This record gives sequence, C-alpha cells and structure tokens, in this order.
Amino acid sequence: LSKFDWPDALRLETRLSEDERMLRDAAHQFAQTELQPRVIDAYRDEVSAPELFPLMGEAGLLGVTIPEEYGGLGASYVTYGLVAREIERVDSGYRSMMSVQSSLVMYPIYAYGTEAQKQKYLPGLCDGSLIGCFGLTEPNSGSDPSSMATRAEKIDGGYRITGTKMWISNSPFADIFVVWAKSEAHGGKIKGFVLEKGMQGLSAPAIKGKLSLRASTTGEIVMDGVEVGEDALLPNVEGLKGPFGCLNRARYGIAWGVMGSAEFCWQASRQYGLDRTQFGKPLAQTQLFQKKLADMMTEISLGLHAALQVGRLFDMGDAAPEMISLIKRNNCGKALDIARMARDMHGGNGISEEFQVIRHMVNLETVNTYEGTHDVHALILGRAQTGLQAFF
Ligand code: TGC
Ligand code: FAD
Repeated sequence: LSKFDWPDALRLETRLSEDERMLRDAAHQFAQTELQPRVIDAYRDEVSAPELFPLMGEAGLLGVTIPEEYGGLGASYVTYGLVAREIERVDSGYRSMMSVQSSLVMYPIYAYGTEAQKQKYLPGLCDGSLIGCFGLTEPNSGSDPSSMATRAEKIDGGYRITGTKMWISNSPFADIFVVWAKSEAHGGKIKGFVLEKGMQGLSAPAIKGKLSLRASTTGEIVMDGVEVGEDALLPNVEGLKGPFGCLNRARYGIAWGVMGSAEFCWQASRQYGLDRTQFGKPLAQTQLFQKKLADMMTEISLGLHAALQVGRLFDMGDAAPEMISLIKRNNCGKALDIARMARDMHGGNGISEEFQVIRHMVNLETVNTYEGTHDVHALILGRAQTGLQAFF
C-alpha cells in the first residue's frame, strides 16, 4: 500500500494529462500572483476591475475550449474546470468574470453564430480586449426564464429590442451583450442577439450594495427600443435550449470552481488549527476539529472526482444536463457548508477580511443561487428520476 497524500486524498493528479497539469499550474501561478494580492481590497472597496480581462486573456484563461483559429486554447473541458478551480481558490467573483466571458458569451457566438460573428467577436473576447456579458434573468423572471418579458419586434432590416435584464455579471463595463428575447418574427420563440456598447437605447447601470461577490461587477441591461441589424441575430438556435446550452458549460465550470474555494477554506482551517493553541494544545489536536477537517477533505475529494468524471464525459460528447445539475448543486452546497464551518473554526478571526474565509463563505451564497438555485437543480433531478415536473 502506498503513502497517503492528504491534500490530494484520492489522487486526482494521477488522472490528469501532462497538458492539463501544465495549464492548471499556469492558472494557479496567475491566480496567486495577479489576483490574490488584489482581492482583499477589491472585495472591501467593491472595485470594478475591467483591466483584469486583458491580463486573463494574456495568461490564456479566456476561451479555454474555443478553437485556436478563433484565438482560444482549443483545450479540454477538464482543463476549463481546472482553470475555474484555480481562479475560484482566490475568489468566486473573479471566476465569475472568467466563466461569463468564456461559457456564456464566447460559447453562444461560437455555437450559434455566423462565421462573420465568430470572426468579429471571438479573438477580442479571447484576448480580453473585449468584455462580454449574458442577459437572461429579468426582474420578474429568474428561476423561470421562459416567462421573460424582453421582446424583439421585426423592423425593416433587423429588430427592435425592448426589455430589462437584471443581475448581469460584467454588464456595466461590457462591450458585447448576448441577450435573450422572445422574437415575434420567430413565432414568439426565444432567440439570442449580440448587442454592442454605445447602441442607441442601450444602458447598463451597476447594481450597488451587494454584500456578496463584491469583487465582480454586476448590473442591469436596459434595452429601450434598441434597433439592431439582422447581423445581430444568433441564427443557429431557438428556444430555451439556446441559453441552456451555455448554462450547461458555465454550471459545469462552477462545479469545479467552488471546490477551489472550498479547498482554500479547508486548508486555511487546518493551518489555523495547527497554529492556534487553546486549553494547552493545538485546536487541531481536538476530536471535534479533526472531525470537521475529515468531513471537509471527504466532500472535496468526492466533489472533485465527480467533476472530473463529468468533464471527461463532456470531452467525449457524452455528458447529460442532469449530471451537470447534480455536480453544480452538490458541489456548491458542500462548498458553502465547508466555508461556514471554516468560518466557525477560525473563531473571532473568522470574521476578519485578513483570514479570507468569510469572504469565500459570503460569495458562495451567490454561487449557490445563480446558474440555477440549489433547489431548482433538486427539481431538475427529481423530474429526471420520476418523470414528474414539480416546478409549477
Ligand atoms: P424545460 O421544459 O425543462 O426545457 C425547455 C427547453 O429547453 C431545453 N433544455 C435544455 N437544453 C439544453 N440543456 C439544458 N440543461 C436544458 N434544460 C432544458 C429542453 O429540452 C426544452 O427544449 P425544447 O426544444 O423541448 O423546447 O423548461 P422549463 O421552463 O420547465 O425549465 C425549468 C428549469 C427550472 C429547469 C429551468 O428554467 C432552469 O434551469 N432555471 C434556472 C435558471 C437559470 O439557471 N438561470 C441562470 C441565469 S445566468 C446566470 O445566473 C449567470 S451567473 C454567472 C456568473 O456570474 O458566473
Ligand atoms: P427566484 O427564482 O425568485 O427564487 C427565489 C427562491 O425561490 C429560491 O430559493 C428558489 O430556489 C425558490 N424557487 C423558485 N422557483 C421554485 C419552485 N418552482 N419550487 C420551489 N422553489 C422555487 N443572470 C443572468 O442572466 N446573467 C448573469 O450574468 C447573472 N449574474 C448574476 C450575478 C449575481 C451576483 C447574482 C446574485 C445573480 C446573477 N444572475 C445572472 C441571476 C441568477 O441566475 C438568478 O438570481 C437565479 O437564477 C435565481 O433567480 P431569482 O434571483 O429571480 O430567484
């Protein structure tokens, strides 16, 4: 029998290829040298940081799965997951900036767009000179996007789009807006459109006062009769499967990302327990503390291996959306539990920005909610096994 390696209890490392390990290490290096030094101030001061996009682009972290001919890395979904994990080890908000750009903006242009749209937008989105956002959620339409009120009316040579999107990551500084609207020219079906900053009637006010995910900028998208040409339409998909095709990818990346956040909290708690003495011995020498560390290690190890399995299936073209719901729901819920536990294990220091666990904890409240809430994914999994839908 071999020696146990506690940080990699079930040997994820042995299941990664050389290329995957190399790109993961590059992402780790970038996250620790570029992102970690900023995050405490950025979170406290709610700093908007569009300048991070070109830095992430240069490091090859945007458009990991987009083919090289459009400026991406053409790498695997497993690699994309590993990158998300390294960024979210620092902060969920930074991972959010990256995953919206890659899965929710580049993917729909790549999968549903024309060759001209791909040539026009993808290289700039990959190198970070363009920033994108994705507008599905509305003030009265969150878990139930089929009820959206945004409309595209047909006009001569194009469309007029009217509606408001709410809680949109990156929107206040975005150049490119992928928005979903019910199109009268397509029988009222949902269609995707690519809008550009500066269009008449388009604005993106910031949402201030978030007490979670403060290092990521969030806003609205207000479309007051925005007129676009035919070339703004993403022609190759219609219906909810358009936005859901993007969400499958982003949710998958989140399942990896939150494990990075959880690993930070776990390892910080272990170190804290070794360093801090109470009642004459290290906290880490108490049974309760060790039980909590054992639970953390177990859930993280299982969550990472589940994400890897879905990633491998994704790369073989064999992942089902329900598998993604399973890992998004489980890994977010478990990461949130771990972050709450870590906050407690740090005692009073646990509420200080310096120890960082409370920032992860509060971020994970958002991550557990966006991209399908914990309960919505339960309903998806309930429907999958009973054949009965319980949404309405
Ligand atoms: P339902 O009847 O289930 O499906 C309607 C049509 O969509 C298709 N579909 C999918 N296609 C591909 N992948 C999936 N995962 C799909 N899920 C559904 C389905 O086949 C059907 O197609 P068709 O051709 O038969 O019409 O639709 P429903 O209205 O009953 O859906 C219910 C529900 C709850 C499952 C769904 O609406 C849902 O998942 N709600 C959650 C909404 C959500 O996730 N919003 C995310 C907004 S974006 C975001 O949060 C970004 S944050 C990112 C960041 O900052 O990191
Ligand atoms: P609701 O749908 O109103 O849900 C409220 C509660 O009711 C939840 O607990 C939910 O689980 C529960 N619930 C809802 N329906 C049912 C049901 N049928 N049965 C039982 N319980 C139910 N959206 C985008 O389009 N683009 C983005 O970039 C984006 N970024 C975001 C960034 C942040 C910081 C946040 C907070 C949100 C973001 N979102 C984005 C929106 C996010 O996807 C939604 O908040 C999420 O889908 C939930 O919708 P809601 O907030 O309207 O909650």
